[in-house]
Amino acid sequence: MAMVAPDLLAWITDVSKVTRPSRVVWCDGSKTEAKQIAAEMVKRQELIKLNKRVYKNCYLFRNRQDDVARLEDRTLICTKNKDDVGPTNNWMSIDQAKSMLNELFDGIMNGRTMYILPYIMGPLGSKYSEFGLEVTDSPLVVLTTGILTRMGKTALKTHKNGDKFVRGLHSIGNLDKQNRYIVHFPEEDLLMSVNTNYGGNASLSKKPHALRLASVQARRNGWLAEHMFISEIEDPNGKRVYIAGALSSGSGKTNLAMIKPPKIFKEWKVRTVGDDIAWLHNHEEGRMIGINPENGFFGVAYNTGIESNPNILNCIRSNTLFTNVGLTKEKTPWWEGLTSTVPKDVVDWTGKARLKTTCATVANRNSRYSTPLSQYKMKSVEYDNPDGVPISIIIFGGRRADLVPLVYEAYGWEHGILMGAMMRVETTAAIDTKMGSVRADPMAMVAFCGYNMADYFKHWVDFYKGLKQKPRIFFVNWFRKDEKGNYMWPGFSENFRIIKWMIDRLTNKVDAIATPIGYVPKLESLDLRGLKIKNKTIERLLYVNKSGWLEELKATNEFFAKFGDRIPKELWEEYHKLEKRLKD
Ligand code: OXD
Ligand code: MN
Repeated sequence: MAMVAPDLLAWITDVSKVTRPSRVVWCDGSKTEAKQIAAEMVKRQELIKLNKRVYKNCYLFRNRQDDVARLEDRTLICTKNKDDVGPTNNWMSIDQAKSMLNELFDGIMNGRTMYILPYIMGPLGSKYSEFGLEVTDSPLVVLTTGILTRMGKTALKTHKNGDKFVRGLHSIGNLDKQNRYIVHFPEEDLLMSVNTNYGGNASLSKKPHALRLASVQARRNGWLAEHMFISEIEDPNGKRVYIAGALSSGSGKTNLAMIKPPKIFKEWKVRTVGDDIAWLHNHEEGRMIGINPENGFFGVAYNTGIESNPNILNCIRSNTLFTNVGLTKEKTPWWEGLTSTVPKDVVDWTGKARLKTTCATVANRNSRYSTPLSQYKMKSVEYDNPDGVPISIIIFGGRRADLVPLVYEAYGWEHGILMGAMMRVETTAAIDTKMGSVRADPMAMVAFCGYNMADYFKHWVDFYKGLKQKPRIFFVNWFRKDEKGNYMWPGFSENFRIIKWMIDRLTNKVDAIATPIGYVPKLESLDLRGLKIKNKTIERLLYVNKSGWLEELKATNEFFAKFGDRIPKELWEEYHKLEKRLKD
């Protein structure tokens, strides 16, 4: 407590006066504390302790059925000037938001405990790390934040005079969906979230702080806060390359970050630095440096199994908090994809016996595991290196049943930024919205960029311009379907073949074909040994459909038009070059 600045203490006092909790607890982030909070929750039947023989120190939490995903229409950014948030964000005036929230928070913690969670985003002692402090009445948030960040005493000890804290206030309230809000005040480093207990809305350190607020800070200070994994790829000679990839929510970003190469590449190693968020800096020498601000994984459980992500399965056998998965008679968690058959007598994610259930699935499609990065076997030793890792490749990608090739490479960095800015993808269960419709999701950041995305594109251009060594930019789509609706590419570990192609491109080891949209692999430059796939299928996966792309450009034009004349000229230049190549 000694290290907490007086203005922060004053804010906590103010917040207590409004919310009126019965008890205040400063969390120290220790294992004992987490165990005690979990035990209290178990006693109140808010949490289920899983079978400790097979899932040691693991728990299951069930969110209320209408509170299992991010709620984008209620995610607000409040600034003095509406134009600063742009057309992809919901704006509310600061005064209106504060008076609405003050009313909602009035006495909201009555009879409850207020937990105070100081945390660090980023490795200890890193000049790239930032501090935050969340005040919450949710013991679930305490447990989640304890896993996903460096939370508690460490944060207070490491904090130095003058270091800023992002402040966050959260309450479960009464989970009233009509009054559910996730609100950001980037001009005062303040977050407020109410009537929700879903991780993506309630654990403020993650999306609200590390992406929405951090993106604004990053622009101010010349770096980037991105919705990206970071992986380390080590070749058979021990040479390491770091890749950062922005894939839209629910497009297998975690699985890609943890990919296990197919058997024929057994001398290659993929290790994870982070699976969801990357903070990217321009190092003094002009290299792009990345850190993972998080300390754990909040991965989608549904469909995670031996095929999609064999590496995570061991990690989630201990110290893991599951949300909205099914429960077997043996008190183990279950979700579709974990095993091939549904266990008899499994209880679904809502707590009902499978046979009586009206749910289509046992686990919710956005069911999650929160698990510590430190216990993940295939982590990179660099994951907590305060100096970060040097990034050589940037990947963009999302889920598209048609048009977008399996992989293509930018002609240059400006073109690569346009590729990211043009990204349109199918929506998935991570958002409380209709699944499967195609929407613009530039750089996988549409839900996470805390300011006007036109200014964000300009910031990308300026940032890249300033780099002496510019990472090459690629685009991937693992999700192409044929006429019968079947996936054309096997995906999962086989995606490593595409990663390897990218790495070979860095050293010009492999050839590519210049197409209007960028370079695609020459068939023989892809290492497809041991894979049963027809050449014809690969050719289709890499085919560039010019008329389809001209339609795509129209959609981009409509999207860019929403920003008036704010889209940077560099992107328009690339847009027109692309249009010309497609028309030629
Ligand atoms: C996530 C998301 O939870 O992107 O990572 O929604
Ligand atoms: Mn994400």
